[in-house]
Amino acid sequence: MRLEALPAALAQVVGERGLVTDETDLHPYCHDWRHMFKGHPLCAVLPRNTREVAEVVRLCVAAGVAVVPHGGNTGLSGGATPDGSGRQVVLSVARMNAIRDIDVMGETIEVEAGCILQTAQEAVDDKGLLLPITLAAEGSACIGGIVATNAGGTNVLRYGMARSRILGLEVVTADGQVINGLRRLRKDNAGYDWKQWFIGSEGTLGIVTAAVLQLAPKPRYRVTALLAVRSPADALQVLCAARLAIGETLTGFELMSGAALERVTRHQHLKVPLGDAAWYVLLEASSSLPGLRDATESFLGEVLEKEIATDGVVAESARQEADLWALRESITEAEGREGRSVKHDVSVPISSIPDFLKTADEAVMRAFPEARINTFGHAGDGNLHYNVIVPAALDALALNRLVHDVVVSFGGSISAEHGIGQYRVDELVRCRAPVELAMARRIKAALDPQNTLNPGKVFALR
Ligand code: 2HG
Ligand code: ZN
Repeated sequence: MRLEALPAALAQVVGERGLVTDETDLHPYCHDWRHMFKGHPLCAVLPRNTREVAEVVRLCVAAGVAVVPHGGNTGLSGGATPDGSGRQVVLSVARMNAIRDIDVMGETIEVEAGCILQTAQEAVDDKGLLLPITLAAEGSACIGGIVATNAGGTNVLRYGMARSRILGLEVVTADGQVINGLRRLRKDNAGYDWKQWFIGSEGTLGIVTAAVLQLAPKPRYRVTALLAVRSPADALQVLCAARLAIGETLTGFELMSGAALERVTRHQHLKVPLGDAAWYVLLEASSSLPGLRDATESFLGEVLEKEIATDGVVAESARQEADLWALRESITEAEGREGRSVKHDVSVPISSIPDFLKTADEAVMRAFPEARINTFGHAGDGNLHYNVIVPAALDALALNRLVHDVVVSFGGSISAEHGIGQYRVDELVRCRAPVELAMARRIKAALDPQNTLNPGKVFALR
């Protein structure tokens, strides 16, 4: 099929309303939400169901055109943004947003790829269940993108990454076949667990159209506290104390630098209910058993008495809990208001966090004295957002390399939860062993031999 004939053929499949060719209407599909990555597709299509996704892929294969899957567009690595060639088709799952089934006894939900995470969370809430994937972007991020990027978030230390919640997947392959693996089984050891190939592969191996997610009982009690600490090392002391006192109830353990929260108070008009401090910890614990508040307060009393934490406050109402979380969840926006920022989504072994931060801070400030570091993240699982606010002219790649070299020297990863997208393609090649990359390329070649699916993401374009 000729390229020019493709949009009309796609409209036959998805209907006129499911095809976007108008320049203005195409705009949202041309860039990521931070406007860091820009491209221009031939068109965007919004299929209504899995069969239509498969037909779209088959037509694109016939025309030799690549398909770029597109979810809530909340990613930070440019994974859903097409290139500038005008020869790629963006496939948005926005119209496939049904909740197909909730199995209360089995604690599962089956959802289509375009369902917004928050909608799925709310759908199970009144059934006494919890969909334990929690992200700042949960009001826009959709399930397909969460699966495709193996999203993380703020409760990974308790519930794991998205991968660990996924029981079954429905996927459209690179040649337009539908694989129905929507099993609801906790145990399924029958051969290769192929769904893992699609989770976190950022749309480069297949298009996720629906998923079965493992739910959890909704905890009846929750305690949220903000603590001031002198250093990341002291924050880890708090983590150790929390593990001993309320271990399995620990749901969130976020570290934020004083500078990061100062930016939040300046730009977002929020107030930190504690005095100025070098670092802060936002801690959340949840349980179905009573007694959580007493146990948490008594352990917090101890860390304050021992001066591991210098100040602290425990939320007394749902409103206060939300206010504490708003501080944490506003950091990205506040950072955005400061001008250009270069993001590093890294992880290191938890015990290395203090040394990593010291080494990285020294290296960055030595090489780029004009930089302002904005550190925050999910310290309880070893994931730090080591973002650096920089002047417009600064060499971002040199900064990336410097930070990533420190990460690698601590045995860390250059992408903890945001994926590779198009942002980290070259850094992945630099930081991962050739044998690991070669194995990944063999899987890509086997599942997508024509490089139809999201080319240029995760791997460089051939
Ligand atoms: C978060 O933890 C997100 O809030 C965004 O992963 C991180 O803005 C960032 O770099
Ligand atoms: Zn994060």
